[in-house]
Order: sequence, then structure tokens, then C-alpha cells
Amino acid sequence: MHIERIELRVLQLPLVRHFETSFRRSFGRDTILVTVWADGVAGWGESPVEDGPWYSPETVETAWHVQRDFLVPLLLGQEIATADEAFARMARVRGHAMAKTGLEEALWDVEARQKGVSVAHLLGSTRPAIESGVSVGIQDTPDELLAQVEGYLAQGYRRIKVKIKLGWDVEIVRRLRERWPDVPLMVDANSAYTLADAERLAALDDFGLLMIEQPLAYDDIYEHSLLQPRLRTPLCLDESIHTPAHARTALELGSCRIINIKPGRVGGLGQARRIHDLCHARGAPVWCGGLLETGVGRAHNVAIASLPGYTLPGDVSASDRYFARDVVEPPFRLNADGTITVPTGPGIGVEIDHPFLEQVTVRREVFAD
Ligand code: SMG
Ligand code: MG
Repeated sequence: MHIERIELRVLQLPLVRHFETSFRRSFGRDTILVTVWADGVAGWGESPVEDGPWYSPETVETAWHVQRDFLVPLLLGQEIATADEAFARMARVRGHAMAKTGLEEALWDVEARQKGVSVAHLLGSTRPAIESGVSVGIQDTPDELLAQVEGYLAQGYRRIKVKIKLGWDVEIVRRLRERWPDVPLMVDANSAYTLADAERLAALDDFGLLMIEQPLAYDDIYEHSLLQPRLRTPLCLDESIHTPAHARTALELGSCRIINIKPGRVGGLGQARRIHDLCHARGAPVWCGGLLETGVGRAHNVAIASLPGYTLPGDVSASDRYFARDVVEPPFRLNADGTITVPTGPGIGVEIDHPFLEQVTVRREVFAD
């Protein structure tokens, strides 16, 4: 593949409903879409950054800067045999996984289109559909949370994740369990706790949760290894895992039993697959997390989530859980059995809705060979 042209664009999309984690409430989505042209074929990827360094240290501005000034110059005009090599080609730039992801995913889309197969097929997909879960933010009242969860269960979602923080945790989970004793349920703390809260977290053991996600610091692996033996509920790491080496360290130390893999957090599909392979070889389940991606990033998430080691329903929900209108056609829909079909067409397998994309684009820059 000869990389001849790269386009970056910032989108701003309103969310259908606010999304609150332990660190903030957001009402909209600012994200970067990347188009890469190679041998006349265009491919699409997403850098799922935010307007500020809340979930990740990266932001729209840092990703734009690193892409324009460092990553685009590393790729433009170059020959690359496979998309799987793209991460290594960008390795001179340390970190900035989200900035890399949009470019890397776009190359997977190009390669798959050139070969006339889907990105999922190219990655080694073994499933025609993925089990879909939904992540439900912190609400103003417990009753509002129950109403939200009820709506998602009625739509057919296979597992519910709720965000927790100190004061919105044990009692909330108790309410959910009283109402739905058997629904697959988990919690995500987004680093809201410290080791001193171990007993409070252990109180969650009574509710048969699938897992507790990222209770401790966003950059910690060691203290999670001290917490896990004090809990019956499996821990799952999200923010702490950026590389296959991090995943290996966490599993070796016993810091978690499950890993949430988000392509955007680890630098794209190649790294996501390497972490998947490592966990799968060790028998550790993984699932695909989400960063409220538009249909472009969602398509890549659906593709990677169809690999064999993704044995738990992830945070890959239907487009309408996030946006009134998505930038792809058709949007991702939830099947009646709570799954999302993995597209089989070439590349990401969905079309870009260009008129709508133009409407929501607030910044654009093209780089040509
Ligand atoms: O894409 O449905 C989604 C969101 C899933 O909860 C979700 N993501 O920590 O796992 C997580 C959060 C981070 C979102 S902050 C932008
Ligand atoms: Mg998380």
C-alpha cells in the first residue's frame, strides 16, 4: 500500500443522553475521524479522543498536534505491506495511542477493501455477531438509573454495566439486584477508589457481579494485585492497560482476571489483537470496551470483538444508544437477541453518510504526498 493522502477531521456530535462517569458528565462527543488513501482506495478510522484529558491524557488538541506534526509525516508517501505493521511504523512516537488508532484503523479498512474482505475477516473473526452490553452512566437519582436500565433491558441488551463512585455504589447495586436478581451485571469505577476502600468494594461481593472494572488509580497495576485477593468478584482493568506488556504484568501479578480491550486506548486493532492473543493463550477472558465512538470507530470495535477470546459481552452498543443520527449507513442496530451483526461487506462494511459528516465536521485538514 502506497499511502498518498491523509485527511483529519474533528466532529462534534450531541449525545442522546448525558453520560456521567466518576470523573465527569458529558453531553456531547468530540472525536477525530481519519481517512487514509492508499493506491486510490480510501479507508476510515477513528481517534476517540475527548475535549479534555479526563478518561485519557489525550485530547482533541494533543491528538491533532501529534498526528499533523509527527504521525502523518511518518506515514505519508510510505509503502506499507499490511495494516498490522502500522503500529510499529509509528513506534518512534511514544504514547499517544488514540492519535495512532485513527490512522491505524484506516489502514485496516484500506487493506481489507483492497483484498475484498471485511476488516473482521482480515483480523481473524470467528463470529457472525457479537453479544452487546450497555454502559449506563451515573444518574441524578436511583429511580432514574432503574428506569434507564429497564429501557435497555427491554431493548435486549445482554449485560448491564453501571458506573459507580463513593456514595453511588453498594446501595445502587442493591437496588438493581433487588429488581433484577439474574441480569448479568457489572460496575465500573473509573479509578474512584483507593486501597483504603477495600472493605467497601468487598461489600459488592454479595451481589454476584460479573466483575468490578478499574477501581483503583488509572495508572496502577500493583495495588490492584493487593486488592484482588481481598475480593471474590473478579477485577477487570481498563485504564491501566496500554500494551501487551501491561496485560502480561497484570495477569502475572494477579491484578485482575479479565481485561477490557479498547482499540483506542492501546493504539489500534493490531495492538488490540496482540493483547487478545496473549490473554486468550492464558485463558483470561477479554471484552471490547467503548469510548462512545461514532459508527466508524464502532465498526472497528465490532470487528475486533468478533475474535474468539472476546467471550464476554462488551460496551459495544447500537448507534442509537449514543446518537440521534450516526455518521455511517446503516447505523449499528441491536438484534432482537441482544447481538450486533458483524458487517461482511468490504472494509468496515458500512458506508459513510457524507452529507451528515459534513454537517458535524468542525475542523478539517488534508495532507497529500
Ligand atoms: O462506548 O458505550 C460506550 C462507553 C463505555 O463506559 C464506557 N466507557 O471507562 O469504560 C469506560 C468508559 C469510558 C468512557 S469516558 C469517554
Ligand atoms: Mg472503564
